[in-house]
Amino acid sequence: PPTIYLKDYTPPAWWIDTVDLDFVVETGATTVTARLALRRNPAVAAQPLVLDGEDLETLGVSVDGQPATFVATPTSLTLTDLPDACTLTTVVRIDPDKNTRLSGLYRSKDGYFTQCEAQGFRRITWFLDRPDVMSVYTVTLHADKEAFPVLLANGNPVAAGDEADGRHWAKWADPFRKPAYLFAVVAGKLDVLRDSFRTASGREVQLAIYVEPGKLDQCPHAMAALQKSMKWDEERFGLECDLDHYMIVAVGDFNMGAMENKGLNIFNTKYVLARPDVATDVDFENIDRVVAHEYFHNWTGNRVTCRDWFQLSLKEGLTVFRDQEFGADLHNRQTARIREVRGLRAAQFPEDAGPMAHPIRPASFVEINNFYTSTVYEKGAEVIRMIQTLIGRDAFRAGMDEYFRRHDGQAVTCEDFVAAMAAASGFDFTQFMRWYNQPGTPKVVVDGHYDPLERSYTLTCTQSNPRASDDAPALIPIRVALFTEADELIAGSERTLQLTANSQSFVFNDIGDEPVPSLLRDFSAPVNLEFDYTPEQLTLLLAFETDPFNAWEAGQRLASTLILGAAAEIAAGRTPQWPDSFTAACRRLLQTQRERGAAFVAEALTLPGETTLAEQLEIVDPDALHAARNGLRRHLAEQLEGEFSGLYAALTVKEAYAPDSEQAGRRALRNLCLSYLLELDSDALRRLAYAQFREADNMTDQFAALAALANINAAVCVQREEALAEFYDRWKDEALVVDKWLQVQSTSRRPDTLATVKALTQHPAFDAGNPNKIYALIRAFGANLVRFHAADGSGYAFMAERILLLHERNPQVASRLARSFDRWKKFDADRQAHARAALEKIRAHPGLVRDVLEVVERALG
Ligand code: B3K
Ligand code: ZN
Repeated sequence: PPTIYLKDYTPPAWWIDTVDLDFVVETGATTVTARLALRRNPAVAAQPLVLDGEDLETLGVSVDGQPATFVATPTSLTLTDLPDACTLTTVVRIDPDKNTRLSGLYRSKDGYFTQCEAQGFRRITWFLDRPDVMSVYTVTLHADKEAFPVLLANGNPVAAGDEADGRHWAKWADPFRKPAYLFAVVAGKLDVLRDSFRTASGREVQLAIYVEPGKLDQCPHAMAALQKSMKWDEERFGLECDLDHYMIVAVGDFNMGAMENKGLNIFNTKYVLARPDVATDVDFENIDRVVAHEYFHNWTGNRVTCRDWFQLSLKEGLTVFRDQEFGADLHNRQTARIREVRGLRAAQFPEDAGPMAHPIRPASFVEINNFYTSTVYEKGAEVIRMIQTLIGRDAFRAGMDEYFRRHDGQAVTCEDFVAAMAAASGFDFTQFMRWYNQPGTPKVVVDGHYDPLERSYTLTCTQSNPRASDDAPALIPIRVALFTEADELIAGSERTLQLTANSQSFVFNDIGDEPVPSLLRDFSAPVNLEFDYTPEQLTLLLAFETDPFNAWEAGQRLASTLILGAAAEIAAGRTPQWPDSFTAACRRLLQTQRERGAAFVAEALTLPGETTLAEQLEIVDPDALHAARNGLRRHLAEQLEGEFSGLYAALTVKEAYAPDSEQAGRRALRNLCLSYLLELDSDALRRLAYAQFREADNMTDQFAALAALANINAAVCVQREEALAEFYDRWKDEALVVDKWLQVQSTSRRPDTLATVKALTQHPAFDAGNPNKIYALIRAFGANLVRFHAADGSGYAFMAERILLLHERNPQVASRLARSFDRWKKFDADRQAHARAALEKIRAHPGLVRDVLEVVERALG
């Protein structure tokens, strides 16, 4: 398959000013008639019209009402000698019932839905399927009235009526020009929750959330999230909703999280449906974030869109940054930042160190769907955050205003965004652009030197990035503060250093004694920062650093050092020793949970994950790492049993359940106590967990108890078996809860997890065509470091088999599974041999889809 390069970008030879679409939805086929008002782009030398298409059966092509001659291939339709402006009409037949890729128009149980980003519109009709071609759309849908009472498209409803044979129709018009990837239609039998929002300037927006029948009681949280998002964007960025109708439709079969189609978002049910007994605190918060994310796209993505798909981070990095800020304001800013960084380290850092590493703006791709990555999204958001850190919040807001003033209604590049920020702030971003163009996580090594005679303290920072194409330095903002050994922040020492050279020194004057530096506060740049801290210094920062992120970070550094040291001991056949100082620091955290906040303490006592720890090793011994991390957990449980039990009792939430950050924090810490206690695995503790499982009135507590039990290693554990059986029995009709049931088993530590996962692929709960089920069972297993990387290669062989079963049915989801292999070269020779065999088997498969081929070829590299 061909590689597509950013450097080859050329503007389109034709514009499509208006699009008029007619959908006749019938069993077995849908007929799509498209009338396109075409106009030559005068800025480009005359060229034939070459339209994109995929899986279309062409029934007719005419120009200005006359049958036209054309040349068709399976993926292109070429017309030559067209007048400079004309109307092209095409009629195609598509079969959404057979569309298992979930791209384009497809069937899911209650109706027909679309997904057009990035290149799904070409699976609906012949088109210039690229984001810089923007058009005004009108759409008419015809379908059976009883089977599909709801007919939706972007924009505003303009007319509707009945037809012969029990059919009906509806016409929609979207007043805004938009690229094809933002197109959407829905035809289905759906319930609707309606509400409204009054904008700052007094316009009334009609809001609607459409869901499968019977689920209306799981919609109010998403509706509230939508209203809060609208208000927040007005207050923080002065951005008002421009629509009369804003609709969200939830669908159970969806490749991604959600899609920001103009005025007609289509969501994975996972990010809409919630009720306290079926959704956890984390689910509620994720719904807030994703609803906000898609709404925020209405400005950052829709009003101003991407010139080409290489610019994806223009809208995604920025919109993630916006949803992060919204989440931080709505919930808990401290722990939000901690979780963002935890997520970045678990997914983006490994990606950036592996075979799929790419800059937030990739220079090339084979399949664009492979680049909806945590690099483009989450690292992209970090890059936006750095811009705000460098110029300040007010200038950042002015830069956003300037961006919309310049580019509203346009399809633009990342340079355009940064230029608006530069214009508003006067800051020179020339060097900063390296963040857009280079892959890899920079490493910053910091050395501190105290001069008692000069009373000065010098920090020398040295940066490197072996993944980058050259040694030129990046501009790295490093927030620092200095603390005295007596745990006080030194007044005036808080600064944002701008590291612009490969090596650079920063001097702090008038420092009375050798200080303890707190570096990269609030995680001011997505880098790996090294400083030769003593355990005493880290313990001090954990206890006294006023920036909660860096307090947490100090604890993570302490724990990482201990676990990695212990893993080496275990690998060498020795028993690791754990220092009392760490236990004492953890005890102090538990004792001060009131002052520091339960949510923070829960984060601080969550040890770094195995995937994150593995990145710090040259060669990973997953069994030793697993044993070391759990060894520390068990040690803490033994030493702090009294504290954990005491807090477990004390933190009980007595008020009625609400998914607010205060209650959620208490539940998180209480359930963390439970999971530590279960490391001791006594019969009494099993019964304690089982009792919580049975008595919980909310999914957060019920699921936490189930997860703790699911990890119990003993061959026989009655409570484990019963809890799993009861959970399924109670929730088998709630698809999203069944996903949790699958995932709690696929992520279990138990040595028989692969056997369980294999058995579950045959269970009625599993559906080999449903992305959520595949993610919960198969992809989550791929992220289970110790089980997926089993020494005998069984995890790899299983994954290869699942990828080959899935690749034609759903290339995007299969490709995501293939990413499980990313880090295969970090393991020992025997494991590598097994992984290589699995990857080669996939690569050799005849007709392998290009999505998977790209990932596998890069992995084999
Ligand atoms: N923009 C969509 C992602 C579309 C994925 C295409 N494979 C969701 C989002 O980021 O809001
Ligand atoms: Zn997005």
